[in-house]
Amino acid sequence: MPLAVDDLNLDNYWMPFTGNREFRQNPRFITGAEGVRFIDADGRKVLDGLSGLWCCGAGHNRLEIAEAVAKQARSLDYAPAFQFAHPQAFVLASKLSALMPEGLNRVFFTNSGSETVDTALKIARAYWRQRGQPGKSRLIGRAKGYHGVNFGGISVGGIAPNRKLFGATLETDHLAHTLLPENRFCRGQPERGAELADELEELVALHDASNIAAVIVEPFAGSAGVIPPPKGYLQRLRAICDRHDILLIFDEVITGLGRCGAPTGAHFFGVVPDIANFAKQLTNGVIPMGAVVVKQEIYDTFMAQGGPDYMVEFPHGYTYSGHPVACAAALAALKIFDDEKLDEQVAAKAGLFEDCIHGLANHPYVQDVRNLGFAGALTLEAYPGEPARRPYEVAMACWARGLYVRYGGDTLQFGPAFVMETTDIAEIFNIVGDALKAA
Ligand code: PXG
Ligand code: PLP
Repeated sequence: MPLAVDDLNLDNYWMPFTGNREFRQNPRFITGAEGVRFIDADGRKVLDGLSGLWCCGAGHNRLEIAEAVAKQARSLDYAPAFQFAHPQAFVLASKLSALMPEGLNRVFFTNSGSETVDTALKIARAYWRQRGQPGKSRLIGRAKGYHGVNFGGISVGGIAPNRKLFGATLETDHLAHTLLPENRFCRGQPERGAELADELEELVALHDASNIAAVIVEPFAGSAGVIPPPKGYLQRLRAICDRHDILLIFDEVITGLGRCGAPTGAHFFGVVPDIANFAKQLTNGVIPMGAVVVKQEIYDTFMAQGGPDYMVEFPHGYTYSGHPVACAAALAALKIFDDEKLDEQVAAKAGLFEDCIHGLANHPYVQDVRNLGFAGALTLEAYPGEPARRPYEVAMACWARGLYVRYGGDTLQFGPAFVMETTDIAEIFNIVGDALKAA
């Protein structure tokens, strides 16, 4: 049943990452979902071009997850996470560890990507302190990186509008981004640019490795508009981190759990980090949850330095860390991931996705097309002085035509559900093509 929204009071809700004034003039309500489509307030079916916000890869309203959530909420709604535990958290941690590349097997639960990032950064700093090297505290991110919105995340993040309003952040440096003009319209990973990783050597020369805790990057940059790493780049970053004893953190909040066509970005790119961050797809978006997965050696260091057994080894955690309902949702979501081989589905359909998105290369305003797995983006020619306007206008034209697409900066972003049929993928890009021609 479409919900009556005309009489809603729109005054009190301050919407996140939203043009609140524009939204109030032109509200867009999503009131239901079915498979890979949303249902809007007029009862229209709208194709979901971004799996929600990159989080619903198994499709919407999966009964198995809904039932697991309901069952858990009826039998144990909440259990304290500090000094006590419920069994599901252990089951989930071992299940998640089994999906990880070799060596990553100790899991700390959080409730979002942003909390995951700040947790990972704190683990990195505390690890060196516990190893007797407290000077190793500097954190290095990358230009155009998105690591959520908490203070640690915006410190290493490299998207200027997300930082500049908020004053001083942590002491950080940023590697150059890898969006090179010569790689425009490249399919998948570009050939050129691996040497950009060598900037890390320059930062080591500047600060000395004895002052650097960790480097954090997204395996492919997501929010900045899907920027796949140049071939060999992540390998080079890994080698430099190894050479100088710097922890490598992969922020897999988007790349993790299927999006690349492999369980993780680490698997796909063949590079194993010391710490990996997950959120979003962990519960298929049904209940907020995140996880930091670390190498056993990092965990063992905390245990060895923890003092008497009854002492807390890592003074960090959230009221809702390992929430029983979130664990139930995640276990059901990971079961679907296994049963339906979601990563293999992506790998099998990624070529078609690539052909479809690159089919827009010659459309009006399209200045670049990038893709990897089930992720892709278009860079659109800006109005003079108004880089964000064109993507907004095109996205609204798509919405009017029955497609939800994410816009941000000068890009449109696409991340279909892993279960999406090839005809629906083709429909996404037909609609975008029409919207571009009409813009
Ligand atoms: N790290 C990465 C790599 C992310 O992509 C976060 C951390 C933060 O997660 P939370 O759960 O705190 O939002 C993200 C989130 C987009 C888009 O349009 C991307 C994200 C969130 C919303 C929209 O690309 N990424
Ligand atoms: N603020 C106050 C006053 C609190 O008591 C707590 C938790 O007890 C928090 C913030 C942190 O909340 P959470 O553990 O949900 O992150």
